Amino acid sequence: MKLYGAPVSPFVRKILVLAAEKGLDLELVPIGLGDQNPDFLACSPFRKMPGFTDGDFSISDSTAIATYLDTKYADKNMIPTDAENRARVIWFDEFADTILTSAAGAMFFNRIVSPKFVGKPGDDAAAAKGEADMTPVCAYLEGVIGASGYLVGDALTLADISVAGPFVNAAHAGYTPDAAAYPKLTAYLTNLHARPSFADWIRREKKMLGLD
Ligand SMILES: N[C@@H](CCC(=O)N[C@@H](CS)C(=O)NCC(=O)O)C(=O)O
Repeated sequence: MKLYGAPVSPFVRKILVLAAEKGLDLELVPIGLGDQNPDFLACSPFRKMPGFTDGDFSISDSTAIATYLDTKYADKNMIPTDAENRARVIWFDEFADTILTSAAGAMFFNRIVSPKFVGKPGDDAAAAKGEADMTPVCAYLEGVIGASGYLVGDALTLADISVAGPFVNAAHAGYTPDAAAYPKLTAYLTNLHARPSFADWIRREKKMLGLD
């Protein structure tokens, strides 16, 4: 199985972490922004990363790929099958891909990607707006992290992988939630990011971004 993308993308990292947690053998094919790699274009017609292939099957979009992997390799299920918990996991995944990624991504793009890789100074106002937008996100998460230390049920699910991912981008851009204001969220992220599935990629990303 091949995944096309760059691990610093929260959508690509989501699949890399999911595959590591499930013990799946997934080859990462590095792709940069605007990449014309024909194999990538064949599996992601709108050039959004990640793209994915498994033999003759190909698909793009992190949620579609996660759904495929979790259905095909049902060991260590990351998307529960019961109606309520399944819906909750899909909600957190969607929340992470939209509201959370838009706030964290504004900081990451304008503080890291634009100055370091596009050769243009970032938009400071857009980064500051992203940082401000993290406040309701963090307040919300502080209230919904369960006593189990996970978002849904009492084990790791796609919800945790999807939500913890964009916080890696925020951290690369110098933002971490205020530990005094959000102690549960801080402990939750510390635990998740210390798992080998996240920690290995975080280490490689820091090196790639010149942040270590
Ligand atoms: N909903 C998609 C979003 C994918 C996405 O927007 N990826 C970004 C990178 S973080 C991308 O490829 N952007 C390049 C572009 O828009 O041309 C998913 O979950 O995979």
